[in-house]
Amino acid sequence: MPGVSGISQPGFHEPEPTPEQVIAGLRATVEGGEDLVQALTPEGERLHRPKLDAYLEDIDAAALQGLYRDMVLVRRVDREANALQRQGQLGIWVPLLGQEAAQVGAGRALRPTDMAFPSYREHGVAWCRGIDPTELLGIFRGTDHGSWDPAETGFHLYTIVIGNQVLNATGYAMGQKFDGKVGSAEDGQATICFFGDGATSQGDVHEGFVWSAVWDAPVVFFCQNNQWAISEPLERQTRVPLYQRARGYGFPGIRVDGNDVLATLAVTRWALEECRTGNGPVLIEAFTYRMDAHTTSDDPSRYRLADELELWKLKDPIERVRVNLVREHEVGQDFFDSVAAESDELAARFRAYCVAMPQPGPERMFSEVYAEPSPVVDAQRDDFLAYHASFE
Ligand SMILES: Cc1ncc(C[n+]2csc(CCOP(=O)(O)OP(=O)(O)O)c2C)c(N)n1
Ligand SMILES: [Mg+2]
Repeated sequence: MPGVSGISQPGFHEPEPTPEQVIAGLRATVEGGEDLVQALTPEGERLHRPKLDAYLEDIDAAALQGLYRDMVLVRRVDREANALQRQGQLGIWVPLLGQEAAQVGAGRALRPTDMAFPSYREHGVAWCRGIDPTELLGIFRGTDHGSWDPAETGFHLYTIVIGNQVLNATGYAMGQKFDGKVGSAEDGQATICFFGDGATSQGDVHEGFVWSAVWDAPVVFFCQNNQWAISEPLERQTRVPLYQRARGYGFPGIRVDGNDVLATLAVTRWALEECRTGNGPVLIEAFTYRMDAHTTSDDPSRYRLADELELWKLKDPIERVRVNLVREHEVGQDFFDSVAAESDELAARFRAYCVAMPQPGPERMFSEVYAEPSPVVDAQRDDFLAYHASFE
C-alpha cells in the first residue's frame, strides 16, 4: 500500500479489478484511487476480500437492512431539518446529505463503552448512539448546546470550533489508557473523533496527532473528507492523500470509501480493535462528498460546478445498498415501503417537536456552565434576572 510502508499494514487492499468485473462494466476501483477500501461498489456489487469479510461476518441480509434503515431515517431527518430552517423554525442547519454511510458505518462499529467526539455534522453518528434526532434541534434553534448526556450516551456535545475536539478526544483516550481500559479486544475501550478535511489544516489536529502517537492513545481519528471546507476545495488543504499524513506521526492511516457503509463499518471495527488492544491511534480517511451546501447559510453554486454533484449522485451511499439488497438478498418492495413509511412518521414527529419547542427562560444560559457552582456565574445570573424583572 502506498505511503504507509514501515507501519503495520492493514492489508485490506486488492490491487486491480478482475477482467470479469471490467467486462461487466463494474468499477472495482474508484475515483478515490487504488488505495481506497471498498466492499460495495456504487453499482451495488459486493466485493469480497478475506480481511474485509472477517470484520463483516455478522452482516447478513437482516443486518444490511438495518444499515439501510439507519441511512434512510437519518437522511429523512436531515432533509426535514433543512426545510425547517427554510421555514424560519431553525436558525441554521448543517446538512449531512451524502455522508450517511460514513457516519452510520462508523457509528455502528462503536460499542456502548466507547466514546465519540463529533464536530457539528455528525447527526448520523448521534443516531447510532441512540440520541433522538429531536435532541439535536436546540443547537440549531439556538436554545441550548445539545440536550443529551455525553457520559450516558458516549457522544460528546457538538464542537463548532474546527479541530478542537481532536484535542478533547486525545485527552479522553489518554485517560482511558491511564485508567487501564486498554488491552483487550473483548472489553477494551476506544475513542473515536470526527472531523473534516478542512480541519486537518488546524494546529489542534496536528497537536492531537502528536500527543496521541507518543502516548499510544486508543483513538480513531475519523476524517470525513467530503472534498470541501465551505468554499475551499481539498487541494487547498493538502498535497498528499490525507490518510498518508498518519505516517509522519507514526501511526497507520487508511482510506475507505465513505459512501460504502460496509467498508466503513469493517475498517472502523478494525481500527477500534487496534485501539482497544493497545495499537492506537489510527487515522481513517472516509472519502465522501458533501452533496448539499456547507450549511443553510451557504450557496455552493457560487464556487463549485453542478456536474461534480451529478457525478457523486451516481455514488449515492443509500442507493448502492438498496440495489445490493434487491439483487443479492432478494429483498422485496414491502421492506422498502415500510422504511419509507417509518421515515415519514419520524419526520412528522421531528417537525411537530420543533415547532412546539418551548423557549428557555433567561436563567437557562447560566445553568450547567461548570460542574461545580460558580459565584461569578451565579452573580451574573442574578443580575440578568433582576434586569428582566425590571420590565414587569
Ligand atoms: C477555528 C475555526 N475556524 C474557522 C471556523 C469557520 N468554519 C466553520 S466550518 C469551516 C470549514 C470546515 O471544513 P471541514 O473541516 O472540511 O468540515 P466540513 O464542514 O466539510 O464537514 C470553517 C472554516 C470555525 N468554526 N472554527
Ligand atoms: Mg469538508
